[in-house]
Amino acid sequence: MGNGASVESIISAEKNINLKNIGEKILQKQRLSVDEGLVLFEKASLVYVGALANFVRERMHGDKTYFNRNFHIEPTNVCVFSCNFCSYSRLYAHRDEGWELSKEHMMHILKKYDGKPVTEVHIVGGVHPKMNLYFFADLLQSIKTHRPDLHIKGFTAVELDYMFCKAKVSVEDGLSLLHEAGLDSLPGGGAEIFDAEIREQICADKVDANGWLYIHKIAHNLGMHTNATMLFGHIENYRHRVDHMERLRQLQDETHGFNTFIPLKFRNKDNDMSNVAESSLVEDMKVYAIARLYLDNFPHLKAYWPMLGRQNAQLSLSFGVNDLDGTIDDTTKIYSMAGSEEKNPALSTAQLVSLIKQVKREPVERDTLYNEIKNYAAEDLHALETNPYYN
Ligand code: V47
Ligand code: SF4
Repeated sequence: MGNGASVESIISAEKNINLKNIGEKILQKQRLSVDEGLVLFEKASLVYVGALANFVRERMHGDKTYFNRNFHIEPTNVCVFSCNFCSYSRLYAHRDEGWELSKEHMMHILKKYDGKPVTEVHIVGGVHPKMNLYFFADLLQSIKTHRPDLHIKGFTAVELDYMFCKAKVSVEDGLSLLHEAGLDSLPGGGAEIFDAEIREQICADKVDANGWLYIHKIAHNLGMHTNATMLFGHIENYRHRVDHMERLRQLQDETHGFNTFIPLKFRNKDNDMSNVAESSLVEDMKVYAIARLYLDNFPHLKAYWPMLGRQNAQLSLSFGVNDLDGTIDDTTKIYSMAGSEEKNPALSTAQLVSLIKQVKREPVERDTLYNEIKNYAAEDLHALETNPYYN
């Protein structure tokens, strides 16, 4: 999809010599330095980073825009930690205000998808002091026995770190045990911002940056793929964002185990950081664009639509994003409780295809590992909308 002026003409019209050099490097597939990442945040216009990011996105993926058919299981929102930005968790002492699902209840949720063409279950929740490693290994085994073809993407490094420490097992042993029980890959949550000073102020008591990175490294060494997130738009500054992406880029050079980078915009409803204003849409799009330029070794960049809202997710497809996550089916509460536009996040396949086609991109259903399941470019929307298989 063309965005009007060519990227070459936008680069040659750029007056700032540093920005012009960055543009030239992008054309020549050269890696950006930490300082160049900072210059982009400090000096570049949205139009400039957007044009470069869209160029890179199209060089990597053309118009292809990936999504999958998935649902979430959130075992609990009871959590031993107290991240200041979290609107979702309840302390154990207040667990009567939260939820704790039994294995039977979670299997009941799973069975509601029997016969439906979902390919992934995303299991993530609070860190409950009584749901331990062996409880989750047993859950994973039961899910795989019931539905062996379903990809299980589960547990943030925060949940894993707690369950391994509590069970007194190493990361290697704990992850191997869960992997053998059926865990296929890890989601990207819990990364927040790696910088120690910011982490101390927003999520002091959970696993630190090195612990998060180590768990993902070991998962990669075991042959599992993982994602990475960055919580932005709160008290961090540009330097912290670039530092976060730099640490991810270094680990990816070593392991090549990350699939997707997912910037998560901080939402401020009903949490201990409600006094912090949310970032603007322009800033959000800049973060996507600069992430696409900086993380040259990450194959995919995801906009998580329940957090952004549908229209802004569509917009992000012109700022480097090539993945919109999945149908989700109203099975997650983490963003609706924090104030996102999507109160009941669920999109049918037909609706996702339509969103992507509206902005002239090519909808491609994928599995968790980005194997293509179906390209909907030539599909008739009306036929999809009236076919129960896609709704
Ligand atoms: O780690 C919590 C974030 C994350 C707020 O890997 C908030 O495919 C904004 O990581 N405002 C968990 N963000 C969710 C997550 C995720 C979601 C979808 C897909 C994948 C994937 C991963 O949610 C947490 C935290 O960074 N979060 N509270 C808030 N108020
Ligand atoms: Fe617990 Fe996760 Fe919320 Fe932090 S973000 S309080 S670890 S549920």
